[in-house]
Amino acid sequence: MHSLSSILSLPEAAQTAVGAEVYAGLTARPKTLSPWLFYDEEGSRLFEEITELPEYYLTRTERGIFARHADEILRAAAEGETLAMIELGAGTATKTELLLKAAVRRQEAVDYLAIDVSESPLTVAKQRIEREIPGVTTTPRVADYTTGVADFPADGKRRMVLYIGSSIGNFEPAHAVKLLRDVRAHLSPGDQLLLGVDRVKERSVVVRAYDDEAGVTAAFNKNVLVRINRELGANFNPRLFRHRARWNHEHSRIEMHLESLIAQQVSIGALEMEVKFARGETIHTENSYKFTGHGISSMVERAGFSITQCWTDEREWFGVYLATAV
Ligand code: AVI
Repeated sequence: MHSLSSILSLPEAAQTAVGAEVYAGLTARPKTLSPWLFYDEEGSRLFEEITELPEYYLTRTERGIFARHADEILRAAAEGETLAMIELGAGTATKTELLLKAAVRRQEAVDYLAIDVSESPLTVAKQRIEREIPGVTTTPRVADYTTGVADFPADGKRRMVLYIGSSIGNFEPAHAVKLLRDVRAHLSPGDQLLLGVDRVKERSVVVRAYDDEAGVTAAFNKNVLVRINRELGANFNPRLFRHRARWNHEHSRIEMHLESLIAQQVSIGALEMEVKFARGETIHTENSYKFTGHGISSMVERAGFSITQCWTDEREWFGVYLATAV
């Protein structure tokens, strides 16, 4: 934690979101960088590539659940009412199409609010959905999740919030509960939450998913250094860092780190700072939590929802949970 006066005496770049994050993370011990820094244009492209990798089972498994159960999911969520759908972190919304098609089969016209922090995937999503699924009216909204949900006029419809892809797993447990609770605060009793989460499974399967043969996840992880070089005038040499994926059993999460291959010093021009690395020292860049059924219900219940149904795949690797706002 830095005092206000020490922050105010920092260069201007440290007051920007990226600068503040990098300054705080690289002066912390152990060093960390927040995973949202991954998603510049190249990082978002690399993430799309990850979702197609043979080892990265998450996207494909969740899509399989939607392909098989979309009608049943929509029926359970609607319980005879008309739904308005809201997606948190919608991105290009490719998997969501399966749910939107099922919604249109039920109620002909569907309002779909797609919230994301970046604009270009939302534009792609809106054009594709309106071309391919007549009946869906897409409202793209660049916002953080809770402010995005706040002023969506549902006109008496039952709201169904989608938070899929196990993105909730990238938050610390207390933060995940807070995020869901903030969303809940903008809903009414009976509104629905559909949460897609990656489940605990054999360690080697998870490690491979985050350390693939082709090195795409390694490139995704190292891209954060490239971004800091470009945006903050740093001189990281990504070749002097190694991608690491480690299973942390105690916390039930896979961790990504960047490990310094040598003792080195990096300068970050815009922050007027020098960062020293010992050989083998790491920057912790991401946690991706994996859940048990009990872990999911306790998280969701603490946020003010009650789970009503769950769908999974044959191996029970991924879970799609439907919960009602209580
Ligand atoms: C976006 N999120 C759910 C991904 C995950 O699996 O935690 C991010 C990711 N990191 C490495 N590979 C994919």
